[in-house]
Amino acid sequence: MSMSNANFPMDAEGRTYHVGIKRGELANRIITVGDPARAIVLSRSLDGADPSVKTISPNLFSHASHRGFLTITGRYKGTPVSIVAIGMGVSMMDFFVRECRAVVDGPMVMIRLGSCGSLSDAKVGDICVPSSSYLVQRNYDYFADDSSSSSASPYILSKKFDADPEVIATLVKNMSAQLGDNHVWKGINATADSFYSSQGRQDENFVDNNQELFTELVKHEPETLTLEMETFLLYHLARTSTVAPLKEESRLKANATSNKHSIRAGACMMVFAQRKSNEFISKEDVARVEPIAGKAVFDSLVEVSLGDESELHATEGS
Ligand code: R1P
Ligand code: URA
Repeated sequence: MSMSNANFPMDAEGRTYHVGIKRGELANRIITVGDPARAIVLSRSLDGADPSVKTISPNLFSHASHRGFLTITGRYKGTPVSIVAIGMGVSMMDFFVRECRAVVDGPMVMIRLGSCGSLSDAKVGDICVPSSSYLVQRNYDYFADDSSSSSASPYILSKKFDADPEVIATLVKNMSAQLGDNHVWKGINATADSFYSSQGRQDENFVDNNQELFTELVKHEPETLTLEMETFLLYHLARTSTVAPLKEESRLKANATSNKHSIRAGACMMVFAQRKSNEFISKEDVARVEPIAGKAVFDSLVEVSLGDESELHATEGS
């Protein structure tokens, strides 16, 4: 595969370097997940898919990239939608948001359906819908041999970035309809740069200095509900997305204070780990919750308005 343009590499067909998609293959309404197996489960809810088939229905467009991204495009209740599995971590979210944005015209809505750890009373199998997210980063300097930074904290907590309020309200409504109000939780998410140290997991093989991390998180944001690894970057990039390409001279001066963005974002997570009781979800509960939560996300994805812009009609069939 030969690429041109080192600034934003694309191949001769116009496929992006990592997600591997090109114009016409992606809808402007996208559900993003971590696990490719979850993407395949969700694809069974698309129009015309056979729910009993364990693989991706042949009538849906699908593309697996050489960097581990899986894209499936079809329609839900008649509206074009895509499902993109991205793997794990903020770098993968960055590839996903920027490369998908680059090959779709007009406004977009992106909703993440992930898994998380719960710091609150939300139980395994419950759904959390965070209205904002902050980032928890290991402070690498704190652990450096040079001890000049030893007075700093071992973890750096960022400011929070908000989701689109209409997307969140729609998700809460549709999740409650599927699972019942008492299984749906609202609050703030913390996205960590590790599943382990910056999520407060204790590991005798490393120096992590994270025993007080949960206390620090709740002090930072008392409504902290969940810990996972991608949502912050989705919310951050949606809030910094521009409605029109920024001209070179204004790129340096621009900030994110505008309330007009080309991407509307939201997220919801299934609780896989209850961090207070130390319980982890069973395979049976994952199989029960994933498709129901998926339906609520699809219902939300097609319900949210994208304004006057005409929908991108994604290619069907590969
Ligand atoms: C860690 O096990 C992974 O699970 C969560 C975290 O954000 C991280 O990606 O989400 P997904 O289930 O969507 O991957
Ligand atoms: N995903 C995470 O990132 N953390 C958890 O505890 C569970 C799922």
